[in-house]
Amino acid sequence: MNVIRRPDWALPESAATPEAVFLNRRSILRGMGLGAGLLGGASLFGAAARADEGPAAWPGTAPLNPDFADAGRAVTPEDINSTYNNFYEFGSQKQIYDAAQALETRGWTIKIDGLVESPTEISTDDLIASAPIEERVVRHRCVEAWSMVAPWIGFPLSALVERARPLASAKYLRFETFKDPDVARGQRQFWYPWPYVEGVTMAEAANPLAFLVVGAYGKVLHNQFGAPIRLHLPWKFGFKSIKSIVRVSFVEERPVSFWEELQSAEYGFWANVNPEVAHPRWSQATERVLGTDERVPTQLWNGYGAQVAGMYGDLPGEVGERFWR
Ligand SMILES: Nc1nc2c(c(=O)[nH]1)N[C@H]1C(S)=C(S)[C@@H](COP(=O)(O)O)O[C@H]1N2
Ligand SMILES: [Mo]
Repeated sequence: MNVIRRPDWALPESAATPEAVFLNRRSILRGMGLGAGLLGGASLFGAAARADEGPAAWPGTAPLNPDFADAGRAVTPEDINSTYNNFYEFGSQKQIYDAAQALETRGWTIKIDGLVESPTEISTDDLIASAPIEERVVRHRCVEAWSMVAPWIGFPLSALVERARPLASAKYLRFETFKDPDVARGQRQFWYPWPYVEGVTMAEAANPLAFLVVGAYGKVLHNQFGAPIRLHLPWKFGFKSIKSIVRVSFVEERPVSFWEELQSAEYGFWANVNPEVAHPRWSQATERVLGTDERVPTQLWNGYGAQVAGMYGDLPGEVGERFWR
């Protein structure tokens, strides 16, 4: 079994941060005591709210995972995080939050296919209602050298893998985002290889850090964060964390991701955060902390080495290779 060890930044002197305020609010939410039994019925998880209101409060319980209570940095304020996003389906600029509200995120199904016992489609409501929902506060490091800290609600990717019952021949998971150029106008930009695709190894999918996100900031997931379900891999560059997933395929061949297909010299499959391996056009040594004037040193594996480095010990190739290609 994988035991969660102390993250690299969790020094004993780490002081109280604005998370304390956040955690306090969370326990209020928990105190509302909305049971999981409520979750079986109508579609509660679509972020159906007016853009100016934001999504509804999370309708169930989401106990804070104590292993992820502290990201070693303050949680990025919601208003900043939810108005600075990468979601190229809605445009290549950061302010896509308004355009993303056009996406209807209720009543979705996710196709599970490829090397599994029986290919199927799971409704996102059903998936969420039966998953071990929790909250965790984690770091996110974009390859563009900015970072944020998000309080996600979701469940380990491993729960989906177990449910899918993959065959022994499966070596990778391939994820796909929706494709609907009528709603997502960025998808009319024909030079991008839509739909957005990402992939991980089976070992990465089994790692407790690999998380499927269905809520944020105590709410149903904001469209701009990738509602109704997005992946989050905190030790990898942000582009691996694919949004608004419609299909998960278990495959034998290593998937070619959206960015790899577009520019393989710059965006590889592994994309593990390493301050010493520069992007061909800029340094990865430091990062701008979203919502502050700070630039801080980037940490190897984005600070999650104790949890993930062991997965990469026997990979072939140069040390640099396993980080970004
Ligand atoms: N489908 C899809 N997923 C995506 C992207 C995208 O453009 N489309 N951008 C990626 C990148 S580059 C980053 S940094 C993160 C941004 O997540 P955030 O907007 O929640 O911060 O989403 C990733 N997932
Ligand atoms: Mo990114």
